[in-house]
Amino acid sequence: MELAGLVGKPNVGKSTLFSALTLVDVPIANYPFTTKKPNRGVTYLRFNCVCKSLGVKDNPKNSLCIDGVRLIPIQIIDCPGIVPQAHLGRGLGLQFLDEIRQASSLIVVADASGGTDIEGNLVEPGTQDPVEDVRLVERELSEWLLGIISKDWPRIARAAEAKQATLEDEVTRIFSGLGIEKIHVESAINRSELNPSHPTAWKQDELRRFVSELRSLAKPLIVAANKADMPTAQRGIKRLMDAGYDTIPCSAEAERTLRIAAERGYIRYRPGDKTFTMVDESRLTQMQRRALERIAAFMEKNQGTGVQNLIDKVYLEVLGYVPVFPVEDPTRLSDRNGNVLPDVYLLKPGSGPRELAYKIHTELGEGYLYAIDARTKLKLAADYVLKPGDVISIVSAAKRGG
Ligand SMILES: Nc1nc2c(ncn2[C@@H]2O[C@H](COP(=O)(O)OP(=O)(O)OP(=O)(O)O)[C@@H](O)[C@H]2O)c(=O)[nH]1
Ligand SMILES: [Mg+2]
Repeated sequence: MELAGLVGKPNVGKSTLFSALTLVDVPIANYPFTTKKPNRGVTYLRFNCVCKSLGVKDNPKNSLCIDGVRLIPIQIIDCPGIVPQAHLGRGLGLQFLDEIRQASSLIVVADASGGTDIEGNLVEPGTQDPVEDVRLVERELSEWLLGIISKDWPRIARAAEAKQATLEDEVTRIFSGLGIEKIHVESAINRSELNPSHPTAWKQDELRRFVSELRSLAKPLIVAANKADMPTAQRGIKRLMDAGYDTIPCSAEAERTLRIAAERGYIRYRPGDKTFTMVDESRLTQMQRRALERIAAFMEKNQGTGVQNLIDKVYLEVLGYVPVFPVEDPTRLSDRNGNVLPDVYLLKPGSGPRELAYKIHTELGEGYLYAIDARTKLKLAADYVLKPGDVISIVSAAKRGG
C-alpha cells in the first residue's frame, strides 16, 4: 500500500485533514502541538473502475468498487507540527519523520488563510504568507537529510576518492530506506554543480545544497492549501501557486463535518461529491444547520471541499501513478478463485509488466516471461509501458499470476 505523509507547521489542520480522510478520531485544537505522536489510518484514492467498460456484471471482489468507482487504499500518517530549528530539537523535534521514511508522497499542509504564524500561534487572518509555511518544511526536511548523511560523510567521501566505491552508490545506500534512488543522486550531483571526483573538498554548505536538491528530486512536495473556506484564503492560494508549488486548495474542516454528518445520516454525501443533500433537517440544531449552509456556499464556489480531490490528484496527476488491474485468467478477468478484477495496483510512471509482476510477488517477477493484455488477448511488447486502467495477465515460470 502506498504511504502518504502529512507534514507542516503546527495548527494548520493536519489532524483535521487526517480525520476527514480516515474518519479516525484524533485530537484537534486551535493551538500548536496538539498532535504529539504520528497518527496512522487508511484513506482511499478514487479511480474509475474498468468493470463498466469491460461489461463486468459481478461486483469486483477484494477492493471496493462503488457505482463504478474503485477505491484504492492508501495509508496516511498525520505528523506532529514542525517549527523552525526542529532539526535541532525545537518543538517536538523531527524524530517522528522516521515514520514517513517510506512515504511515496509528502503532503505539506499550509494555512492558506494566513491566520497562524510560523510557530502555529493564531494571528490576524491574512497576515502570514503561506509560502513561508512550505519553505519552513523544505528547510527542515533538508536539514534532516543533512543530519543523516553528515555522520557518514567523511567515510563516504574518502572511499569515493580512493575509488573503493562510487559516490552515487554510497549515497544511495545511506538513503536507501527513504526511497531515494541512484538516478536522483546522479541528478542532484549535476544540479548542485559540485565536483563528484573530489567530495572530501565539499563544504558543509555545499553538502546542504546537494541534499536539498536530492530532497526536491526524490521527495517532491505537494501543498494542501487548507482553510480555503476562510475569506483571506484566496490570496494565500494564489501566492502558493505563483511560487510554483503544486497546490490543491481544500477545507479539511468542511470535509470532516460532511463525512461525520453523512455517517450519522443527517446528509447524503460521498467523498469527492461537489455538493450534498439534506436527509432530515429537523434533527439538526440551528447551529448545525448554519454550519452546513456555510459549507454548501463554499462548496459551490470551490466545486467541493477539495479533500478527496487532493488524494486523487497527488497520486494520479502530480506523481502520475498508474492504476493497473492484474488478472490471472485473461478471459474471465479473474484470479484463480474466480474473483473478477480482484485487485488494483498503483505503479510508478514508466513501469512495465515486469515491475507489476515484482509488485505482486517477488517470485512472479523473477520468473517473468511475458504479459498479456486482457482486453485484446495479445502478448505485450517487451518494452511496453503500462497505462492507467490496463488489465494485465502475467505469465511467469513461477506461476501464472494476477
Ligand atoms: N477554517 C478552517 N479551520 C480549520 C480547517 N482545518 C482545521 N482547522 C482548524 O485549525 C485548528 C488546528 O487544527 P488541527 O487539525 O489540530 O491542526 P494540526 O496541524 O494537526 O496541529 P498540530 O497537531 O498542533 O500540529 C483547529 O482549530 C481546526 O478546527 C479548515 O479547513 N478551515
Ligand atoms: Mg495535529
